[in-house]
Order: sequence, then C-alpha cells, then structure tokens
Amino acid sequence: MAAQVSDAVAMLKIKDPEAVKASAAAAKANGNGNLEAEDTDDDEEDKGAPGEGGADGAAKKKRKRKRKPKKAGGAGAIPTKQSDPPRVLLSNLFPSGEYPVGEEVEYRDENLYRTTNEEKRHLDRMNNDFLQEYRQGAEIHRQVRQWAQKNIKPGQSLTEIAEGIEDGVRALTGHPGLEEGDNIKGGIAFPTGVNLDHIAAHYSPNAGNKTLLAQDNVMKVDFGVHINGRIVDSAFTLAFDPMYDNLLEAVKQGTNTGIREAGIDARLGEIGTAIQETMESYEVEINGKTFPVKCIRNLNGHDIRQWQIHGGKSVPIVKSSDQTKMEEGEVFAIETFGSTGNGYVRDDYETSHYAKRADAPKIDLKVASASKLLKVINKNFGTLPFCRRYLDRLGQEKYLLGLNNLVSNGIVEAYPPLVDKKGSYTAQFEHTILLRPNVKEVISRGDDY
Ligand code: HZT
Ligand code: MN
Ligand code: MN
Repeated sequence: MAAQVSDAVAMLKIKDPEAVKASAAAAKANGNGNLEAEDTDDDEEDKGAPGEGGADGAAKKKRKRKRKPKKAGGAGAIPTKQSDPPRVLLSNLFPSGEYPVGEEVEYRDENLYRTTNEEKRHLDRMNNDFLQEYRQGAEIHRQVRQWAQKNIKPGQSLTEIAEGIEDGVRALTGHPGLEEGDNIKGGIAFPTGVNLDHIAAHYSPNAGNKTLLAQDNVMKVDFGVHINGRIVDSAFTLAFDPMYDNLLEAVKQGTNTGIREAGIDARLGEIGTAIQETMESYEVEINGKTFPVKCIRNLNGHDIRQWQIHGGKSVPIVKSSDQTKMEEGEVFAIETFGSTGNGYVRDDYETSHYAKRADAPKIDLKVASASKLLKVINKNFGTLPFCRRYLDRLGQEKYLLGLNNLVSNGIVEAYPPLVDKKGSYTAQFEHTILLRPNVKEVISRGDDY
C-alpha cells in the first residue's frame, strides 16, 4: 500500500519538461499555504509562518527514507475515505494518481469529427500530466464544497466560513509539516469570495471583520484550487430561503448555457448572447415584489493560464458582437451573474483581493516596506491572487503602505469588491472547462451543480 502510494506520487512528480520550464519563474511562487517552496530565500519575515513554505528539507528527507510500509487500518495507515472536516490529502485517496474525469461533452456541428479523428485523439493522449493536475484540483474543489454546502449555516461569521474552506483546500492539496514527503505543489489558487446579497464578487473578510451570515442572505462562494499552477475556478450560490430559488435557477441555467455554447472556434459574443437569452427568461418574486433577472453586464468569464487566473480573453454574459474565438487547448472559467438590481456592478468597500500583475514592471522601489512586501509576494504567491488575511497569517504586519505603493506602481493589481445597487440580490455559478482536442471537459462539474 505505502509503496503504491509512493509510486503514484513519483508518477505525479514527472512533469513535461516544457511545462517545467514554462513554470520555472513561477515555481518558487508558492501560494497561499502551499507547499514545497524551494527555500533559498533568506527573508526573515517568512520564517515563523506556521506551515507556510520553508519546511525543514533535510529532516524531511530523513523521515521519508525511514518510513515503514503501513498496514491498512493500523495506526498511521493511509486513509481510504475523506474525513469530516476534509483533512485527508487527496493523493492518498487516489494512490494510482488517476483522478475522476470531469463531465466530458462531445463537440457539435463543424467539430463533430474531432471525437473520432485519429490526430485529435492522439493530441489528446499527450500531456496527461496537466490533465491529472486539473482533475485533482477539481476533485479537491468538489470535496471541500460538499463539506461547505452541508456545514455553512446562518449565524456563522464570514471569516469562519472562508477559513473553513481554505483549511480544507490546504489539507487536501498538501501542506508542509502535515504529510511528510508526499507533497505536490498546490494549494489555494485565490482568496475565497464570500459575497452577500448585492455584493457579486471579490469580497473576502479582512482581519477583524465580524459580519455574520443571516437566514435571508444570498451568498456567492467562489474559491480556487491549484495543482502546479493549474487553476480550478468554480463558484456556487447558497440561500436558506426558497424565495430566491428562481434567481439561483436562472443563473445556474445561464452558466450551463455558456458551457454548452463554449467550444473550439466558438465566438465569445455569441456565447454571451445565448447566456443572456437563457438567464433573462426568468423572473423572481422577493417579498411580494416581482423582479426580472438581469445579467450583470460588466462581469465576464475568462480564460485561465498556468499560474494566471485571467489570461486575456473575456467571455461576455450579455449580447455582444465580439468575434474572438475560443481555441483548442484553452481553459475557460465560465461564470455568469444574475441580479435583481441594475445588472451593473461598481467598486465598493475595502479591498481584500490583490494579485501581482503577470506583466509587472521591474522598478527600483524607493519605499522599503514595498520592496520587502514584494519579496514575500514573490515567494508565497507569485502571480496567484492573495488577500490581506494570507499576509496576516504569514506574520506580516503594517504592510498596507507597502501594498498600496505596489498598487500605485502597477506591480500589484487591487480587485475591490464588485457590487450592484444596495437592496438588490445577485447570484453566481461558475465552472472551469478544458477545450481538449477531441472533447470538452467540464472539469469542476459535480452532482451539486
Ligand atoms: C481576479 C481576482 C481574483 C478574475 C473573475 C473571477 C473570481 O473579475 C477577466 C474577466 C480571482 C479571480 C479574478 F482574486 N476575475 N473569477 N472568480 N473572480 S475578474 C475577470 O477579475 S478578469 C473577469
Ligand atoms: Mn471564481
Ligand atoms: Mn472566474
């Protein structure tokens, strides 16, 4: 059993040399409580961060060699089912290194040939490593959200909800000091969004936030898992009052329309047009007043690249004449938002989400706290988004001046919360899809949404 697991992990560690090169710059970028930072850095501020990077490599190797095979059921045996709360490393639940396949959807019309075409099938069989990385991340997303959906209750704080999800993702992806040796590089891909009512996106509590979830709230839960920079971005909406059911159903069907219309050579504008047609065929009655469900026209889906949450393409969720096509091999987050308000969001409230720009200029920073903070960002997150809480748990203090300086220098981008009008309700559903050469894989599909 133990030997099998080691083999599986060894297999997972064999990477496409091209992919290794491509991610070399980002490789030290070990985000968000992730593992296996190559700790060549001598930043004092990073020491002491509980369980963040910087594990004792020498001690680790010794322990690994000494480990004895474990018997099933015995003390220290490798578990065969997920725990509650989820804390079992996913690679221990899948010792073969093969993870569950997402929903595979055959291409239609002009692309029908792709499913049977020998060249396309051949193309698809290559690069199984990144496919398994996506599937592992997706299974972690499903297991953590299943626990979240069962356990999130009115009365809980947004902080405990976000941290509960994040602790699950850290445990299942692997975390230094938790599981010797068997770690692969993965973790939280971006901050957990816990967006209430008129807040559509990018709200995560900062330190001291005492907001409690109420029975009548509509909460969008948006979190990300990555394995080796392969990001799974998926979100759902939770409501405890059935009054909101039509709003949630409209948006769930909007997202499924987007997924159905997506494909190689699909035009982004036509996808938006189809989404709007589906979503805006719904209305919802809330406290005796009927509202049309509107698409939030300035929110979009997006393509995803390794270590980069948005690659450069945007997928509209309203009628658009954008002729840009989706292409073979691309990965997209298909997300739609519906609202009883204006169907338009603006920035509001305090920012929690930030990310180093992929095209960050290399500037000689004059503010010492900014250059110090940039080192921490490079080491722990690279270009993956992070939030203030993640800096707090790394032991960082009084970093706001430095952070704002990085933002004003164009090195870090701030993602403030995006809100519709006060008193309105918004919903979101999101999946990550892979445009494989011969089939579309809805990687994050579950039996829940
Ligand atoms: C930004 C910051 C994050 C990407 C969409 C999104 C959550 O609105 C092009 C289209 C995490 C993600 C993102 F911390 N954004 N998906 N899930 N937010 S976005 C965007 O900035 S860029 C949409
Ligand atoms: Mn998302
Ligand atoms: Mn997204």
